[in-house]
Amino acid sequence: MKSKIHDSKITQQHIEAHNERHFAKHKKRLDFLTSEVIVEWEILQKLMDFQVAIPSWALGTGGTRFGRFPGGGEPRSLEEKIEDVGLLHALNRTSGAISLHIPWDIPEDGQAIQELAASHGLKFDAVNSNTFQDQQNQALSYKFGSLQHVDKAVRQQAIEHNIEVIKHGVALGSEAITVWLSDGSCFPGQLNFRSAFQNTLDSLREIYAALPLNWKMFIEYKAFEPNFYSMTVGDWGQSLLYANKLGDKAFTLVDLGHHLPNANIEQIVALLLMEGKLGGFHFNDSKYGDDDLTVGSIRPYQLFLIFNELVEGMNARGMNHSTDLGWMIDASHNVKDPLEDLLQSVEAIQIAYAQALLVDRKTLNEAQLENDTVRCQEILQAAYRTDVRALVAEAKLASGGGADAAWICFGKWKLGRN
Ligand SMILES: [Mn+2]
Repeated sequence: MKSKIHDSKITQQHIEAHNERHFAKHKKRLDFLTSEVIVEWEILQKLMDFQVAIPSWALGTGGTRFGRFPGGGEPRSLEEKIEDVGLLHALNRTSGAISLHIPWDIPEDGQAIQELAASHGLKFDAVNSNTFQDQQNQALSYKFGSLQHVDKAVRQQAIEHNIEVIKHGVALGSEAITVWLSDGSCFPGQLNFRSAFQNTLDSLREIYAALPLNWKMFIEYKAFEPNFYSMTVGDWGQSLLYANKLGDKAFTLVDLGHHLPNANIEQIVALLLMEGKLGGFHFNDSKYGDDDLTVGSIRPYQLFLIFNELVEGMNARGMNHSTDLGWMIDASHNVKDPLEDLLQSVEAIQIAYAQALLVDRKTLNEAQLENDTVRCQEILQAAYRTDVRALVAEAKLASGGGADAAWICFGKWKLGRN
């Protein structure tokens, strides 16, 4: 059966008609904003250039370990997932890449998939390996870990899987692999920490050796879950150790939900950038643990503070904001339409980024040197409390997207397949 998305696909005309209806309101908001703060053309250009990759697994309704409540019209194939991301990108002009998970998304016809993605203006971002679960017909189990496993044969199987993932990525034009391991232990004494680290490092070295010249390896850490006593890549220190030992192509990846409660993520980001070892980002939000909620839905101020450090740190190293780090959403939950949710997440990222671009860095720096704590706080919060939604909308309009991308879908052009 032909999916409904083809019948209700949002065209450029729909977007333009929507924009036209709301243009007067938008203009008023933008005029107010630019009367309050100076917005240089460069800021708008940066917002237009910024792209956030959408992971293939965020397009279906997520589940919990207690159950899953699927919504209507979830994508059934890689082709439909690409169409969904194409729709997001048409609306917000900021979701121009898709991140695949292997083996969940192995393309049958790589060439055709690449052409389909290109027709939606999409690139393939980092590919993701999976040794955190056993696949059907898999010879050896990852129950006690993969790259850390005490048995060399299990490690070898996991290494070969990762090399396979790189090959799939090469065929699609990806330039990075993200390795997230669930390896660790649930009980004291179960694991020799040093052997687990060493085995993991040796395994990563073999995968690293298979990287094409222009590729990066992102090593993602997580504090706990599914292992609850130790994780073999448990924090940014461990990830950085691996990345430093592996070489120039290895970097730490920060997933916002993978820290212990109240961790100062913005400080972690600043130091990783200083070391030239921050590779990429997985955006989500959380109140307790790895909740994978919509970006900016719980702690928007923290998101702003992180972007403040990102902008400051990338500028200090002369980095290109849009291309020198890997930006990706990594969220999945049970109650919202995934496409609407992703539009909200991307919008939250753009808002935090725009606010960070508006921080008066020169004055902040002066205030820091004078230990003027009150002024420092005022400068940061002045940017955070600026309503930049009109600026974000203006960037979308200038790129041919919908001024209120997240709102279009709530009306007549409700997204998704039914
Ligand atoms: Mn992640």
